[in-house]
Amino acid sequence: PPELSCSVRNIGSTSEGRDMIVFTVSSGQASRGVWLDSTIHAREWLAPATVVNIMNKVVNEYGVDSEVTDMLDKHDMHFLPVMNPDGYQYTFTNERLWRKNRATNAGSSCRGTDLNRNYDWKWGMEGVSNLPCSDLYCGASGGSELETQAVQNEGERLAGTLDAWITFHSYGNMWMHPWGNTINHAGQTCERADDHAEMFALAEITADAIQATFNTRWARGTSCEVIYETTGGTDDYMKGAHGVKHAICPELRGNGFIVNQNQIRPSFEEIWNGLVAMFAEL
Ligand code: 0X9
Ligand code: ZN
Repeated sequence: PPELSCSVRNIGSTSEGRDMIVFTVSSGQASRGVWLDSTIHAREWLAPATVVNIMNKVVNEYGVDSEVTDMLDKHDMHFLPVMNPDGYQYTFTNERLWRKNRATNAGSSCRGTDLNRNYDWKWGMEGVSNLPCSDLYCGASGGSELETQAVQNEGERLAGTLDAWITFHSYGNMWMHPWGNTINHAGQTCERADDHAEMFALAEITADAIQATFNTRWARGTSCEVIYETTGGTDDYMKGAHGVKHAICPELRGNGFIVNQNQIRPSFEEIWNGLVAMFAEL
């Protein structure tokens, strides 16, 4: 098979000193890129399991599988499988359902910020908590957390080359895009972007391909409409602050954070089919 180049880089480190590692896979043919991350929420283990299976497929099957070849001929792929390594480690050693990072909070004995409320875009407006003990704590300020800063900086650096940013969560069978907020933050009507129709059309194609794999149902639309109001999420930041057109937040299959390992393979297979359909449109 033809050569692929794979680079590994450290984009930052956490409050407990762990590295944040991005893997870039490139055929050398592509002029554009796509970003995929997971594990912003520590307990959502199906997300990194799915993302590393995607990595495995693309690094091994370029020039072998035409879907992989087509994908990498047009797009470099940047992977950050573990955005919140401190929290992820903590879910193995201490508390399986921990969600946030593990940084200390001034004036509180409770640890952690919800990194998916911490991005510096409409920070702190809706669907957040200002209490450090809450699982939805948005932090002391927009982009206050080291992990958020590292990813914001990568977003700023790469955004001009990216056609899509996909930040994987679990669970609930959902394919969501901006915005998370309501109009005027009044909590009444969800705000839709000017290019909502284009985002929604791509979500339809992608979610239909996912559904067709195992005959399941996936919701699709703005995150505010599909799940609930939030601000300071990865997807809204990447679109709002840096103009990444397709900033997507999937909630992977299932009805809980604790999943049997027999769900990893089908999750990968259905998401792979969704990505193949999606990349063909980019
Ligand atoms: O609450 C969240 O951060 C996400 N749900 S989860 O159960 N994985 O925690 C939903 C986020 C929806 N908002 C955006 N994607 N902006
Ligand atoms: Zn999540």
